[in-house]
Amino acid sequence: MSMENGIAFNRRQFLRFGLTVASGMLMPASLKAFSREGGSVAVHPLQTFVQPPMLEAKNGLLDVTLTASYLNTKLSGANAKHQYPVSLRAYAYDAHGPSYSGPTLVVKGGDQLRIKLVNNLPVNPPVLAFRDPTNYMKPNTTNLHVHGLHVYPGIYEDKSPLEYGDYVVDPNSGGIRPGGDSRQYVYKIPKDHPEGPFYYHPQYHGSSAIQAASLMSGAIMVRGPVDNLLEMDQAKELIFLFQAPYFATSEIKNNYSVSNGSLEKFAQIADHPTGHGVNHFKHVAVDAQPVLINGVRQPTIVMESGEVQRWRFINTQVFNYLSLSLDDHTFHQYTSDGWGSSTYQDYPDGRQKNGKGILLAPGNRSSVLIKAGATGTYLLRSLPVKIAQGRQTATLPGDILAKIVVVEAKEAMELPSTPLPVSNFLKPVTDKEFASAGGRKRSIIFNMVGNEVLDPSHNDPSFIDEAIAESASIASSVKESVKQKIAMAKAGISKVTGNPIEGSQYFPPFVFPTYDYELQPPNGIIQNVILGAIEEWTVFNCNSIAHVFHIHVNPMFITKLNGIPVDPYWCDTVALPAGGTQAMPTSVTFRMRFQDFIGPYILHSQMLKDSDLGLVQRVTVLPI
Ligand SMILES: [Cu+2]
Repeated sequence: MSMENGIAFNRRQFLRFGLTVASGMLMPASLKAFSREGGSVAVHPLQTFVQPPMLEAKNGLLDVTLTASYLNTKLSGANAKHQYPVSLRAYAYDAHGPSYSGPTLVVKGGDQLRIKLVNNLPVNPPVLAFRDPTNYMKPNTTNLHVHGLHVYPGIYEDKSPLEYGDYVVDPNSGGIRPGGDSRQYVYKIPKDHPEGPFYYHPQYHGSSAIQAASLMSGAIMVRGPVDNLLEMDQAKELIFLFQAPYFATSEIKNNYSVSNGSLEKFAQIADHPTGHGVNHFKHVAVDAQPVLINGVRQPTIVMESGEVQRWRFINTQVFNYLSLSLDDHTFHQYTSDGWGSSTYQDYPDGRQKNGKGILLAPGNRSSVLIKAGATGTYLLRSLPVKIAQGRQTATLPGDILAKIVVVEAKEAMELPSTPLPVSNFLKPVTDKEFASAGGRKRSIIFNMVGNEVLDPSHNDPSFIDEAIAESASIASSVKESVKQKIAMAKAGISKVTGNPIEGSQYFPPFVFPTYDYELQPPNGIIQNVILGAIEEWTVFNCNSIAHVFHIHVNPMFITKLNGIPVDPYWCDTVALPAGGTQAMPTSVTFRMRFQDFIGPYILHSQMLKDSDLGLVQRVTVLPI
């Protein structure tokens, strides 16, 4: 491809250019037009799309220090022209200050990724005598999860100080404490690890939503054979972290030592799934779903007519779905999450009849190639998404996410021809392989009770006050109703499957918040699996809302939706169909190879506030 100054750049040169700009050595004047402070890549005067700096492993090693702290800055909300002062939790890396995301970490199979995470967030708030039960317990304690990576989830106990794999089962008394505590993470990427986009974010039980919904996430790119194809290598790579930081104007009072005017508060996430920043007590909408891309509201991307670019989409939001569509253009998708396919799945303009966008639930990723059409201006949209139906109905509104300006062509480019190379790790789990491994099936239930956030009655601000005032009687009645509802769910699922629930250890799963509470613990239900097993799991959704199922360490080979076979595909995060009830839950069925790694890890809802409240189970993989 060529730059406007006529110098030809290949992708690696382009990346170097990006790095140079990111480290502040070159700051084009056009950066001033951005709707966030600071910035990185700007390759055309019109381009306001910026992306995080990219750090690439050298000689098999990428070693980086991430520091969590507050970032004080200004961000645009729904209106790209208006900015609000905000303080959000964010990552800094090495000697650089905190920014709108962590750096993009680039590795390949066989590499070692070392991340030292330092927690410089302020101390946790004291346990208040009078606590809003929707607030988190330890909002500033943290840890780290590498979402989707097939890596060891345990602790390397032979190291002193200890080194951690993708370890997220910290007890409530553990984690990386604020005020300078740190932890060394080590991720050994298997040689045949598929190439694709992954990402990192906090996963400390009880605070993962409020931290990830701040700005604490960053991309991980695993590279491999598909990236070495000539046409792929020549295509400019843009990384999109879709973010919806929850913030409000100064109407909301100070809390948790966050400076005035900048509070993110759990109540906002819980009560307002469309992302409206709302004063919980006054019910004043101050903004509508401000989805940003790498910290920028509605950036402009410049392409040349006939140019091919590859875009990596990562939905880092903790509640909202995206349905991505580009006017008059086709997305040629070649990874779902980080898992590649040998052919393209095409998504033409989703506004057209029968068209659909690329649906990204929270935590979903996608890689697409896109070939720019005629000169002109096109919009990258998120189409409306129905996220709840049945007893409760909710549709996320559509949004304009970015503007694509296509300018005169210099040279045409082509898509890589198929079949694309795919790692052997992703060979289909056939009926034969599944049967010969014993054909073991098990059921997982996603069923939230006592927190039906979309129930209109809960929009009454007096609900919380009443709940606190009557906490004792509510606690016992909720416990009773939870017991009943779980029994109903089990009966309903047995009706659907003809089988009782089996395969899991079962503990009373609900601890009603008290003033010094833990929410439902993350180890209330444990799925025990034997290393090397191949199993088929069906995840049942008993709620109106489209919960998002994510499991760590091993990817899922999706085979059925609501019991009906689909074209099977690999993913690690999947939208459960909306409209479930306890009597007739919706479902997703997948097969999984529990290979390579023992360990305790988790499955949970990537709607992270639900996970923090207890929509989480432990998975323990044991050697025979
Ligand atoms: Cu994850």
